[in-house]
Amino acid sequence: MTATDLAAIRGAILAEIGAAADLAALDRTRVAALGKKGQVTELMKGLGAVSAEERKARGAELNRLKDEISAALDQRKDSLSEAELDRALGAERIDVTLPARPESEGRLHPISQTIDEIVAIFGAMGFKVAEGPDIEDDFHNFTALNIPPEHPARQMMDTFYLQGPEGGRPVLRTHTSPVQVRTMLSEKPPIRIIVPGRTYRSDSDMTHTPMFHQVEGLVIDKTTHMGHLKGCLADFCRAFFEVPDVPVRFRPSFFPFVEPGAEMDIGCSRKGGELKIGAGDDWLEILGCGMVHPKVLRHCNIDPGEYQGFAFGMGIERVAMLKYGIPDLRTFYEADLRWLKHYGFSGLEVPSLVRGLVTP
Ligand code: 2U9
Repeated sequence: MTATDLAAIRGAILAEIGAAADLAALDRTRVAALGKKGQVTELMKGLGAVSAEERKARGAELNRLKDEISAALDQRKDSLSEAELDRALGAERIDVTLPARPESEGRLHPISQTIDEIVAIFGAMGFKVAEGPDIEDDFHNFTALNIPPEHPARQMMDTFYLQGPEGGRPVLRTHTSPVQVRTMLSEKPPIRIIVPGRTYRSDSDMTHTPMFHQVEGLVIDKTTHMGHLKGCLADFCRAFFEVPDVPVRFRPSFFPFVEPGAEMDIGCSRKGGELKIGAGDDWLEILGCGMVHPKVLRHCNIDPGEYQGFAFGMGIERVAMLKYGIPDLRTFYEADLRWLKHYGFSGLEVPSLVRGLVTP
């Protein structure tokens, strides 16, 4: 084969690449040139029959040709793909004004729905959501919260201990409170946060699961007082339970991280075994709360002479069970799709204060 023959082959292949009308035609050209039985591949195979000297020169020439064809194929592929995309974008239309098609499969778990509702209510009051790790150290989970090593509250909050590096004993957090500690250590007051999340205790019976959810809140400012705590939590309960005038009462209680501490009840009736929130002469415990203990503020580098604040905590499973009439805690984590179909929520029904929640 002469150099003229090779130039002709090159010209023909490059012309064919340039003329390929679509990606399929381009691929046929590639196979015809560089495939197992392609024209250039056959020429390479023929090198075995020529003298060593000629093989060297001819081999280099063929390799250059191969590279040139590959580059031309890539370039043509790019421009054909781009043209194909332009064509599709020009031809296809998405009508973004169409209403969403309701999806029959897939439900939001009541825990997710309840967290979304709580976040919507506190969000409207100006709270930010804060998050932190599930695996905590002793300081953030206990000591900073005025629960020193020998404190009996450690037994009440027994949890799962892990093996940490250098003899450390990380814990699965027993409450979301370490996130408030972290926030106070990293941000300056005023602070107004809610912290929803998973928590753990080494408890398992009819009314306790080893993993459950809490939402806690924290407000720190110079003049924050117990009146703010009462107003804020009463407003929350009225919005969450969708009863504009639900009665509330506060009973003194003890938690190491607050002083004074209280439990909040809302009015209800239990006539005929049916629980009705907002009416009647009975009371239902909803959450724990109090003014942040000065020792906790000090652990978090906040001067209790200058700042004070309130905190609260509630179990999300508990308030979800009350609001949605779910009778058994353990069913939350059985992953039974029939249960989820019954108690779950549509992802399209986003909780808001405009619809679904009544504000007083
Ligand atoms: C900081 C300071 C104070 C959070 C609080 C409670 C009271 C409370 C329970 C409700 C039901 C836990 O899920 S539950 O078992 N919680 O009663 N929580 S005051 O107080 C804090 C938190 C963080 C820095």
